[in-house]
Amino acid sequence: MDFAAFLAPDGWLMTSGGPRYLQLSQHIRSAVESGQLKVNDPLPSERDIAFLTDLSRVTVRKAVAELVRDGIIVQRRGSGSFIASRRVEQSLSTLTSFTDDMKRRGMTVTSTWLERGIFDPSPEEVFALGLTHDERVARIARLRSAEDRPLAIERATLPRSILPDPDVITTSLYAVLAEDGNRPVRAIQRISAANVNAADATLLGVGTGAAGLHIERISFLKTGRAVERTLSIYRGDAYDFVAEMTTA
Ligand code: 16G
Repeated sequence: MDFAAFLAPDGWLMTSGGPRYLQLSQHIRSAVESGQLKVNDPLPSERDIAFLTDLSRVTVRKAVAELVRDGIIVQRRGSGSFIASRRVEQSLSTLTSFTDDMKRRGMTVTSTWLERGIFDPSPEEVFALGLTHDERVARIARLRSAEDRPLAIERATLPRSILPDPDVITTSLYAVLAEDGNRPVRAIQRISAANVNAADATLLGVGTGAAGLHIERISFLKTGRAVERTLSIYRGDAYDFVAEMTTA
């Protein structure tokens, strides 16, 4: 990266473009989003940025502080600022919900509804959920984002007796299940590689065929009853699933 050219103010700083520190942080943010700046790339020192942008040290410090707060850059003591990894590390040893996971990281969750309603189950759903022959199901499909960044598409099916009215969900499915004492306590999760199809790619903001993780989760109550079967596609460039292992 040629920082002298990248930071030269005539390329991006506008007199009518709002606070200068925000213009600078937005300029760096856009370069990260477009891939011009990559994970672990070092940023010049605040003093050098001030020199190259012709902005004051105070303005540069404010822009950097904003980027640190939003997790775009990390500061390592003694060695400066670097573009942060934006991957989410997700433990495979505890059964958590998307909302819980993101809240713990201080991130705001948004969900876009793709489908919700009561349906006749498919044969796979009957099998996975161990449904009786006339039982109907609730299906909910959502695009899930953190800090407005789309991370996954989750398509969940639950027995209607567990979720009679899918419209009651506002943010968290597991929070709604917990209210009725139906929050799952155990799950089986199968993760496999997938190339994201065109429709899902558009929703996730990735190219068609991009690397994704296909995840099936079937979760159970203490009684052993299956309450949820969710098929998800997670962005391969955003997630690391991490399992801790010990010798037997
Ligand atoms: C997680 C689960 C998903 C579950 C959802 C509930 C995976 C791969 N999936 O994202 O099966 O339905 O949490 O989240 O971990 P919510 O309570 O925020 O709706």
